[in-house]
Amino acid sequence: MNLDLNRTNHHRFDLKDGKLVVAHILVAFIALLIGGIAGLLQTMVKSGTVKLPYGIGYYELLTAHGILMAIVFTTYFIIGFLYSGVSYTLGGKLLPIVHRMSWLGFAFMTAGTVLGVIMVLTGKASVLYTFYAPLKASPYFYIGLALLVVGSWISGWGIFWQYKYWKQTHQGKLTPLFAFMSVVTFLMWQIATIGVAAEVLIQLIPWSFGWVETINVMLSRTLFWYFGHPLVYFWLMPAYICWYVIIPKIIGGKIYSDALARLSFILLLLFSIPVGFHHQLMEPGISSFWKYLQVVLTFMVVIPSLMTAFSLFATFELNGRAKGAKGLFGWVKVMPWKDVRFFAPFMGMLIFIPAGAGGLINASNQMNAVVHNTLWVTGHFHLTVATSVALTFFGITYWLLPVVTGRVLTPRMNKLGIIQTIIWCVGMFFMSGAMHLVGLFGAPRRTAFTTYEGNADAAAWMPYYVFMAIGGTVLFIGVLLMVYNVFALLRAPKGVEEYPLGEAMESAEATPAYLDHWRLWISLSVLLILVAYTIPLMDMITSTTPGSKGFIT
Ligand code: HAS
Ligand code: HEM
Ligand code: CU
Repeated sequence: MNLDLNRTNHHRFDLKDGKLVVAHILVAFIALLIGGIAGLLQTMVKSGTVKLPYGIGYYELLTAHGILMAIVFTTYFIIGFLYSGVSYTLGGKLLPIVHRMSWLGFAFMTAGTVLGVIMVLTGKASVLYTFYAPLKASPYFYIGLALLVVGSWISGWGIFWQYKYWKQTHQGKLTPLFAFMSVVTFLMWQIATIGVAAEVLIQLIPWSFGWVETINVMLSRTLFWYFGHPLVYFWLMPAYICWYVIIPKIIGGKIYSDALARLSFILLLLFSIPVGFHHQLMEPGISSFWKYLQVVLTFMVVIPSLMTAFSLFATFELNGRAKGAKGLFGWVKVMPWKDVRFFAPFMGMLIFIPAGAGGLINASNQMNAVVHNTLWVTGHFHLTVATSVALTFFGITYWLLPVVTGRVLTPRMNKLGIIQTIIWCVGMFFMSGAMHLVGLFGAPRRTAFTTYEGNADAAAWMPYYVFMAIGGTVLFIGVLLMVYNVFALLRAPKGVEEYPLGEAMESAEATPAYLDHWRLWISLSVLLILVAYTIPLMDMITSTTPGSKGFIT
């Protein structure tokens, strides 16, 4: 067996880097708390239980929820988590310059978040988290977004810097798997965010300041989804890092294949980006050929997820057999069900099976016509990001906070974690289940309470809204418990908790060197993007359709 690959040499986590990690995780969970209040209120409004006071608009609430949950909670958590693994596996400590870059990134992101959230909460940016034109926000909202993105770039560059230094000082060594995956994740992010940066800087900011009268809506939506789809993989890839690298260690097994894990990440880099049109299948202005091409590429990006599923089953089964389990599902019996570090991410994986299946339905053009803009889609992403990803992040928190602060995960906290996980699954079963069903009956997403003037079809949606509100209430209890857990973990008894890094089954030589050929992968990724986007973008830019003025809700 190999000793060099992803070797866990059990050094202690650098506590100075730990502060950086804690800062990111704390902002993430504060966002979860505020976003959770908004989410609860949304379900209350939709079911007619509550009327919003003080002239708060439904879109204002929904924008706050989407931004705080999908952008702020995720991005901060991801940067905190990836920095922990990069620090631990690439030298045991961040270089001073990298440490400073990460705090600088944090400062930019936080300035942007505060500015953006103030604009939303004062009703000056009720444009939803997709900030589609021609809905128009205050320019300061867009400036806030720009700062957030630039901050995330600086943090990403810090990871590249640490990686480059490690490579120079470890010539010929295979990059530790965690760090490799972090680099891929941020490479993907770097390429994807160029789209949203262009949209915000070239289109939205000049337009919202009034420097130009109108905006090219088609172009802005396309630039958004060039970024918006890889955004969902930016959330997913860190969860995959946990599933590939951390979970095998926690269950006392091995990573099934180091090379397969790396290949799946390379495929995610290649195919995450040129697929944005699967969010625009129902839009006029894009010819069916380019939609078709991007749908084909969408089905390509499913492959690394299927590889992940395969690899996880292999890890579980081989681990089970090593412990004497028999049969196809014998491994289920030997899993550490009472360990929240396993249980929470595992529930995330389990739920990713129906969640991913829903995605395949969405991506199929004809079926997209049935579900597009209905609550079905909202149900889909409350399973993917708000459950598979969120539960995995929660599960990480239980060991990450103790590791980076020099504390231990106590049996009591572990138990609270298990309870929290169950609450989340129950709440989501009701909320997302009801969303999926009522979406199939045509109930639209992004709507406040309305009876549609007593329309009978719409009246039939009401019971589902009530189930959504019940689920939302349970979930909100889950949010409160999770936030409590975070603060309790920060006060846990001092001690040493190990950073749970898995080791691969095969030897380092089994991982082909070409997987580290960044120039090749970046070039291929750019090539695919050019093929999928150049002609449609040219059509949009040269289109003679007049631009649109702004609208404020
Ligand atoms: Fe999606 C809309 C297609 C995955 C998030 N998606 C959204 C939106 C969000 C989102 C936020 O094609 C709404 C955006 C908006 O506001 O308008 N999605 C897909 C496809 C996939 C997919 C094909 N989505 C995700 C992930 C997300 C996410 C991941 C967040 C993290 N999605 C769409 C489409 C739309 C869309 C259309 C537009 C809809 C519309 O009309 O507006 C695929 O990547 C899914 C692949 C996944 C699988 C599952 C693999 C299973 C694994 C688990 C193994 C389990 C184990 C445990 C080992 C094929 C890896 C087993 C244990 C046992 C005991 C059995
Ligand atoms: C939208 C509830 C947690 C991401 C919604 C909507 C509801 C809701 C009712 C849809 C409203 C509509 O279309 O009219 C909740 C509740 C939660 C929760 C009760 C837990 C307490 C989360 C989490 C995430 C998330 C953890 C992501 C990490 C989103 C996004 C939207 C959304 C991106 C779409 C916003 C839009 O359409 O502009 N949520 N949610 N939610 N939620 Fe959640
Ligand atoms: Cu997508």
